[in-house]
Amino acid sequence: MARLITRQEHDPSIVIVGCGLAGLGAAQRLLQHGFSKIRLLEATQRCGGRAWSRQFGKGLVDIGAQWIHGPSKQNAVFHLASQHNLLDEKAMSEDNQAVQRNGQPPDVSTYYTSSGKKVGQEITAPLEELYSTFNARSKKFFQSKTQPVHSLGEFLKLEIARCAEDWKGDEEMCNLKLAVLNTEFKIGCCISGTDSLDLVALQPFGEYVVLPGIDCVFPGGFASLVDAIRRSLPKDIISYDKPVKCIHWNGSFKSPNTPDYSYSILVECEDGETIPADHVIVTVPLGFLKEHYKTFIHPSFPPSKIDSIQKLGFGTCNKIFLEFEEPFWEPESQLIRLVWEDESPLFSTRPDLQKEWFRKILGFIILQPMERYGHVILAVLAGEEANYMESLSDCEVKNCLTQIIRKFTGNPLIPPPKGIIRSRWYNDQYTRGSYSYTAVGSSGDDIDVIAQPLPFTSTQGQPLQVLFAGEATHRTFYSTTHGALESGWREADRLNNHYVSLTSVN
Ligand code: 6YU
Repeated sequence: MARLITRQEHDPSIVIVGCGLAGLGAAQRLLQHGFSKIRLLEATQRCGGRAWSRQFGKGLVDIGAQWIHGPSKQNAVFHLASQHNLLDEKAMSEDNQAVQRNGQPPDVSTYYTSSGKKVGQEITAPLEELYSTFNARSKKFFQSKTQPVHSLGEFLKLEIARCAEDWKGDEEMCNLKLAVLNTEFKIGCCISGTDSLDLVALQPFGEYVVLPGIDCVFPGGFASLVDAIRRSLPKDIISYDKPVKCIHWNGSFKSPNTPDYSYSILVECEDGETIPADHVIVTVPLGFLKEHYKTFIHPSFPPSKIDSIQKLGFGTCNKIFLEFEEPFWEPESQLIRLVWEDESPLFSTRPDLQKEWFRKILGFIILQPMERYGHVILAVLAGEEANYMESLSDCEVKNCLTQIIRKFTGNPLIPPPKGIIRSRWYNDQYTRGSYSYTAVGSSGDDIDVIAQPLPFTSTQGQPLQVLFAGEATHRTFYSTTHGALESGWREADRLNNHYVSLTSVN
């Protein structure tokens, strides 16, 4: 077994790959623990990763993470945002923090159908409730040893089919109800960042923890949090435009500054620079790892890690923001849902992407308050359709959405939007999608395997050479910013605990 070196003997050099919330959180925490030789390497020209606010309309819009999911005391992002005073009064109120929403979408939905009619609340409200009951039921399988089917989608369809039996007397109403329920599936795909709920594993689904609190946004965008963390770090700690090509580990690498000392790690950057280090914290997205696991690390990942990287799901959820001269929506609307009358969760077919990609849009979220954003609405869509949308031009997307808005509102005179901005997370070479989910065939154990540092055992070399953080490494908060931030803190604490234990032994 290798001799373990204390912090007193050698101040360890730590490289953090990726400057999203996980990387920033890890750096912040390491500094608090007194580590000083830290370097953050970021492939792009900015920090924040999937937390990215951009100028649009009257203010800033978030083209990645937008809401604090479950803004309450246990939420790391909420905690930090409160410390920096970044949230408004409503979000900070005890009342807001106490509400248990179970991750449901905003309250006031207006439903429009593809034949330009509104669907009354007397029809939609009970259906929303029904779906919410099914959703809650699906989470119970996490505690149980058996499951009726493998996927969330299959389970929900079984439940819906059972109800539809009772609706059969009135075929028209039955079809409308199924079409309304289909909008829930599209929302579900966006929540899980997946192409289809049939890909989401049923049993582990309930392991994701929904924190209390009504989801809230940052008035200054997620960038306000990213900036607050960045400002708390020493200047020059971050190197931008610095993609890492390969992490060499379990080696014996020299540095010209310390010729008598050997480092286990050598971080090789795309620009040719090589950086010796004692530890590296990898925070690159799972989408990047899926694409590059064969070459990103040498010696290669153990087979169990590769297996988990491949099995865990990572899909696309994209956003399209549209700015209008005047609002066409009712002032109290929070979400306009699009009900395609010929759709049903019970009869889904593979879409012709070119002709039908826009059908996957769940609807339009109205950005409020208007004084902050202007007249801006947000279309969200997931899966293959979201990937396809990225191949179109702004003009094509804008025209298509104008037609949809006119069709569903029944008002052919609504003028086209004056501006558009959208995300392209699938084609982002350093992300390759939006966020992770437990796909059929995977479970929370895979998340833990991905999070496990290398080497797996101390007999295989210096411990904690390569550590892993990022949203996809958080077993109960995966896919979120608070999961990402906590994972960075976790790995910083892991390193600190390691050195503390060495000091107490000596
Ligand atoms: C949240 C929300 N949210 C919408 C959309 C997206 C995401 N999320 P990062 O990628 O940030 O950082 C890695 C860095 O590494 C990055 O900067 C790279 O450039 C860099 N890098 C890569 N390769 C490199 C290399 N080789 N060398 C050097 N650097 C390299 N989360 O809390 N609220 O509203 C949303 C949303 C469109 C895309 C979101 C949301 C997810 C978060 O954005 C994401 O988890 C974190 O930002 C990731 O941080 P990180 O540091 O790990 O990676 C029931 C149930 C089901 C479970 N799901 C429920 C929750 C659903 C999530 N919510 C989604 C909703 C929206 C709208």
